[in-house]
Amino acid sequence: MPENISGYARLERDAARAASAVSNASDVLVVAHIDADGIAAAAIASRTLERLGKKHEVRFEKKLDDESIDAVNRSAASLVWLVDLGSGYLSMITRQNVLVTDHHVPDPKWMSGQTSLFDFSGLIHVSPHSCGMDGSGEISGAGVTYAVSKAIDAKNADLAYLAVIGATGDVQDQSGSGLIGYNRRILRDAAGNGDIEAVDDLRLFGRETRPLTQFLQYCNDPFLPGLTSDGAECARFFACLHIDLKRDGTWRSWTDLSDNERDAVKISLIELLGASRLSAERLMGEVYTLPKFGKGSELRDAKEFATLLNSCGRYDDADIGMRICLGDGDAVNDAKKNRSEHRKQLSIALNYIKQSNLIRRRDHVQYFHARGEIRDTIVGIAAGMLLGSDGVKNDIPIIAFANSDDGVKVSARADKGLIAKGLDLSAAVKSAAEQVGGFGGGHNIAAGATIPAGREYDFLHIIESIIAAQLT
Ligand SMILES: [Mn+2]
Repeated sequence: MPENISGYARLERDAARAASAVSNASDVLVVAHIDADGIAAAAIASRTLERLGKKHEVRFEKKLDDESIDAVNRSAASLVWLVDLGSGYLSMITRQNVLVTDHHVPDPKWMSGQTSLFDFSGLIHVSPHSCGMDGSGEISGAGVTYAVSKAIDAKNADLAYLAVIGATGDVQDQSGSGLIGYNRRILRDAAGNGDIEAVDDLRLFGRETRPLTQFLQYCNDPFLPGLTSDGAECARFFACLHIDLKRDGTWRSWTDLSDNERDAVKISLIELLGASRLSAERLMGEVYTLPKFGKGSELRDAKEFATLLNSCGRYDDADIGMRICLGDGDAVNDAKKNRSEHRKQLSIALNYIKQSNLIRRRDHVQYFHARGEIRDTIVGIAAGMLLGSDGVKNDIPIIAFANSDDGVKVSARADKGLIAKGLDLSAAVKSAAEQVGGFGGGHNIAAGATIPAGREYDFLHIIESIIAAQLT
């Protein structure tokens, strides 16, 4: 895609205004989203403030709810800096001296209450949406935060790789054949420092750490006919190509293979996908390596790094994730314990959903209700993994419900193909949730909400009609 030069200039102008607000603050409360993008954004903000010698505290939030917004409004800090969240709740922020560096869709209520949309005293909102940029694909929360950090001091360009991790965590590397839009400008900074190497390769998860068979077996985007979910077939596939699964008694990963071996696999996989050009495009693309981390480290591959951060966030250990971003070597071991727990919980969840035949198909959505059987923090991931797996077609979105402390947590996921046809889960989930007395939002491809218990069927009924309208 062409560079949106005037949009980039606008974003950087807003970032420069934000930079002076940060520089003028005596102490700062940073509030960040708990996913990989939010954790990377928090790390960028924290390191930036540390370099300025500013006293600061970082707080992670699963979402902004009444309680966390109240904490923002009452904070005694001279500046509150919201990263990777806040845009959707601007009208609820009543205190002065707030900086929001986020890429989510701005709060429409706030728009109606303001004379000037993105510029009024008390709150600085740095957002791709005010610069004619696509917040879901071209820049992440960490990217917007990075723009401010770099405006504070050009030396902060050494934090660019964290913004690449954040964008990857929000799957913005899948927007095209790699990062697009302002993310490419950030990538250029990170590559220029030698922190990131971008190469064309298979874009499957686990290039550094997964044994070969699992590398293909767990790939469900794109679905690899005959291989996805079938480890024995994957082993046979490598045997046919005379590629050893082990060397010196240890499992080989994708990056352990020789160039010739990798080429042979790529050619076979593209043949396997046959006429499905879309699948082949998803299979191959730009991947991002962090050479400062040794071979076999999960920090060496941006997608694996981001996944590690996500698992930290999902187990209420976003602080460990931030320590990883800031270079604390011990933090990785702490996170590994969490990650194995995460995998265990996910596999229990997936088995439970399948064995209990929980998924129900309606005209425009499919759904399941996990009740109290699956943690509300992982039900959305489980839904995303089910989509396109055997028995769960990805031709319509999937909606997952789970009980949570404050009602019923709703997670909606859709295949990218539906976005091109006009689907916007963020708008659909937000509107349906509000109509049943809840609240929500997110991205066009993945969104979440909390609704009152007992309103699930009303929610389904409403969202079905919204989705049907979006897709016609
Ligand atoms: Mn984000």
